[in-house]
Amino acid sequence: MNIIFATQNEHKVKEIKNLLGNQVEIISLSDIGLKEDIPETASTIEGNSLLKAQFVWDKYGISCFADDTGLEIDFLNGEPGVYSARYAGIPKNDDANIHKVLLNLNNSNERKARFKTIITLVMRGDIYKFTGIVDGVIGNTKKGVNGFGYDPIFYPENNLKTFAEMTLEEKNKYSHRARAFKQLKDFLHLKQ
Ligand code: ITT
Repeated sequence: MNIIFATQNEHKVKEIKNLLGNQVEIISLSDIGLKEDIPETASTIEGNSLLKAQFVWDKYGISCFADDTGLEIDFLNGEPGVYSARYAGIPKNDDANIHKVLLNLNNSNERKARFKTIITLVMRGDIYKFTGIVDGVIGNTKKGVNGFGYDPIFYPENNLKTFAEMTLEEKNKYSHRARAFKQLKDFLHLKQ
């Protein structure tokens, strides 16, 4: 079985391939030569996840899934949320986004946050959704060099390490993406 993962983010591809082993071949957008970012014009994570999967289904007619993820911080009323990629402006820049989050948190003690991933699968034109959430807190400074995005400032609940201080395998034990993807695997009757 082949399935397209509708993402331009190679970190996401690595995480998903690590969760899947070789049961299914994951084809990324770069594998099929699609270099453009799929427009993310919806106002919700769910909406953008659907837009990305639908874009690929409409263009290629091959079953595919997309992942849209947001970091929701309570003190910032759920920001950056659906704007996580471009929180500090265009072009997207992880360091600038982290800087803006830390600035806006303004040393507050209220640092609860969560990552939310919605995976949308379009299979033979039918649409299925899977959600994964991990609760945690935002640190005061960047820690670790692994992963991507907001990983250096996100401590998953009950953990002394940020996602960026974890190996890919460790992050996959707790992560929002892994939680959503496990449901997709169950749906496709794949081994966990
Ligand atoms: P695609 O849309 O091509 O999949 P993207 O990087 O734009 O790639 P999203 O829109 O889903 O992906 O993600 C929004 C941003 O949220 C992303 O740019 C990162 O900054 C952040 N993000 C997503 N997943 C993350 C993770 O597992 N760890 C840390 N930050 C993450």
